[in-house]
Amino acid sequence: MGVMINGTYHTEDPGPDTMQGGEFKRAASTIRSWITADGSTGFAPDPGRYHLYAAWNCPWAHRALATRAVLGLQEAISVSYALPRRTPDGWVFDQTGEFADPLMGVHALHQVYAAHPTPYTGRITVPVLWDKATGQIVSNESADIVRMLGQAFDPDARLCPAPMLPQIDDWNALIYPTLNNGVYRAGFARTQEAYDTAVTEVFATLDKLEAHLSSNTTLVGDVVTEADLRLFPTLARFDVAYHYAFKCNIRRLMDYPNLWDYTRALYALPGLAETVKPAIYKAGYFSPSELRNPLGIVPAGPQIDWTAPTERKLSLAS
Ligand SMILES: N[C@@H](CCC(=O)N[C@@H](CS)C(=O)NCC(=O)O)C(=O)O
Repeated sequence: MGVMINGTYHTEDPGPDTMQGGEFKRAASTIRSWITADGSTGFAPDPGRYHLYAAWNCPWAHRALATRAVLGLQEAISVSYALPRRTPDGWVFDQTGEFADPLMGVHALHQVYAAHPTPYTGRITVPVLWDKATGQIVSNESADIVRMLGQAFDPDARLCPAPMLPQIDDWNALIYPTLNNGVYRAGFARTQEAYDTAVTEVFATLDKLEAHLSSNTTLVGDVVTEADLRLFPTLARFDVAYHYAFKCNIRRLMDYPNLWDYTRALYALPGLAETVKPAIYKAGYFSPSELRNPLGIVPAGPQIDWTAPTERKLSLAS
C-alpha cells in the first residue's frame, strides 16, 4: 500500500498519516465530480459510459456494488474487481480472469489514478468511478457514488425519495462514524482507550438499530433506501470478520434477532446476494498483519446461514 504524490505513485505506506495518537482517522476523498440526471455538470447518466473499480472485500466499494445491483444497473455500469489482497503496489489486477481489468488492462489501480488528467495526491482507494467518455475519474468517494447512482441513474430516485432524504441523512450521519467506520476505529486502534471508545459506539449503534427494527421493516419508511444499502456491507462482514479480527465481540450480529432478520431480508433482495463474499472477507481481514494477525492464520468459523427464512418482506419505494 503506497501513496500518490502529484500523479506519481510511491510504494512507501503512509500509514502514520492516518493515525492520530492511538486513533484511526480515515483520509477524506478528494475527487468529487457529480453525475446529474440532466447532465448539466458535464456528466450525464448515459448507459455504458461509466466504469467502477471495486474490490469485493472493501465495504466502501460494496455500497456502490450493492446500489448498482439493487437498481439493476449491472449492464449500464461495468466493473473491474481488484484482487482481494493489497500488495506494495496497492490494489492490483490479474492479466486475465475474474480479477482482470477489462477496461484498460492495468496491472495496478494506481495506474487508473495516474491516468486522471489532474495530477492526484492521496491514497489509492476503491471504489473509483471512471468516465470512459472524457477519460477521467468522476469520484473516489463511495458515499457520493451511491447517491449519484440513486438520484441520476434512477428516474424515480427510489433509494432516496426527496421526502425521506432528511431521515436517510440522519441515519447515515450516525451509522458512518460509529459503525461503518466504527469497526475500523476499533480494529485499527493502537491504544486501549481508542479501542474502548470505538467498540462502545459500535454496539450502542447496533443496539439502537435493533430497537428500531423491532417495529420497523427498514431504516426509513418501511422501504429499502440508501441508508439500508450503506449499512448492509458492515452487517455482511460483522460476524465473519469484525467480531473477531477487529475485536468487536460484545455480541454477534446473530445475537440481535431483528437486525439479523433484517440483514437476511436485505440479502434476499434480487441481485444483492451476488455481492456478498464471506470467504473473501475472511481471507482479507485475516491476512497476515504485523499488528493484528502476525501468522496470518484464518479461522474456520463461524457458520452463517444467510438463507434462513425471514418473514420481513422488503421492497423499494414505488
Ligand atoms: N472515503 C473512501 C474510503 C475508501 C477506502 O478507504 N477504501 C479502502 C479499502 S476498504 C482502500 O482502498 N484503501 C487503500 C489505502 O488506504 O491505501 C470511500 O468511502 O470511498
